[in-house]
Amino acid sequence: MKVGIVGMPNAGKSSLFSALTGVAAEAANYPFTTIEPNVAVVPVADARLDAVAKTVKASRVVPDTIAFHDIAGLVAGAHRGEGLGNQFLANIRETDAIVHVVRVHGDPSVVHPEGRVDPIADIETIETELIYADLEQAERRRERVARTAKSGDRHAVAEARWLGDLVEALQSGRPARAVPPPQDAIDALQLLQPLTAKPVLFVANVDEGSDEVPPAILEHAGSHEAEAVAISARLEAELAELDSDEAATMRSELALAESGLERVVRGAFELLHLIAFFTAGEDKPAQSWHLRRGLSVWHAAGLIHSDIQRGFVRAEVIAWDQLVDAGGYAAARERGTLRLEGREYVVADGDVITVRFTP
Ligand SMILES: Nc1nc2c(ncn2[C@@H]2O[C@H](COP(=O)(O)OP(=O)(O)O)[C@@H](O)[C@H]2O)c(=O)[nH]1
Ligand SMILES: [Mg+2]
Repeated sequence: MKVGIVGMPNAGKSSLFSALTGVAAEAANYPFTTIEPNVAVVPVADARLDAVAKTVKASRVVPDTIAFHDIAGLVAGAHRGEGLGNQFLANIRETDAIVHVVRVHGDPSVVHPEGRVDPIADIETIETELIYADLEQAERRRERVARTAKSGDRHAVAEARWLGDLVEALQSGRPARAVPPPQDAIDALQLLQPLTAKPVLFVANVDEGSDEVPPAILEHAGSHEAEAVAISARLEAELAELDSDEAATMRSELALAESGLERVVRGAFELLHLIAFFTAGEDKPAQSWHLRRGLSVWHAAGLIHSDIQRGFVRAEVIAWDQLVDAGGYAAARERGTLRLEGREYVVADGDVITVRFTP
């Protein structure tokens, strides 16, 4: 999963990014962690996975990861190619979700590109660029699809109608998220990949010692089908350089309940409606995986390996806490809490899954 960090110049993107990189560096012994200059691969800590690993005597713990990309260079006019313009937009197109950093802190030593701290105006500047970029694309595609629709092709007609609605929405400043395509043109979204269809998590970069999202940002998020969390990006970057005990002491001194980074990571997962499931066995790695809510154990098998999905026979499934409670698979089987499920079984958050498959 890829998340792009966007926002105005000096909003705090790189500070958030280096805080995330700190977390990634601390977990550098995890096998999947690779760090590129503007990509932080962050493990998603999950206490449930640790408990499962201990219960089944797993060889090691391998948490799922989330890749954050620091996408710099957005200025007003990017859709016309100003600044890093098109490069910037192309980078966002490749992500699954957007973290939009908004400056809220009032530190006078940090220059604001417009010379004033106005979070909602900043949000609108960024959103306008994304909307313009989508609008140009949607208009171009509408012209093409309109020609095909003249033949009466049902999908083309439905897509052309949807593109009309989309253009209208974008023109009135609403994101593509607000205009889902109809069933007859369900592929249209995938074909167009509008930037404003991606889920957005606003990160309010607040003054140190605060962790409340300003009401105006909450309201904006609410009316734009987005979520919002508050952190102090610079403080988080500083805390990420300390070892975890020192950081915990600092946090309690500042009365910050929870790591701001955990809020960001969790918020990103919630945005995408992902649930966690686990695989674990004695002397094997205990791993966490993330799957879209509502998908089946057959989809879960595909995440683990395409061979496992292809040869899927059935799955042994147990809720993580039932496994921990029983003390292991054998005891859980005796208790009857370890169930056999077929490919249609819908995975629940926290399931521990063993897929039986024919190689
Ligand atoms: N006081 C304060 N300064 C911050 C905070 N976050 C970032 N800064 C400072 O603002 C400046 C720009 O931050 P940076 O993360 O580079 O912004 P970017 O341009 O969005 O990547 C840097 O000098 C940071 O130290 C914060 O939460 N509080
Ligand atoms: Mg930066």
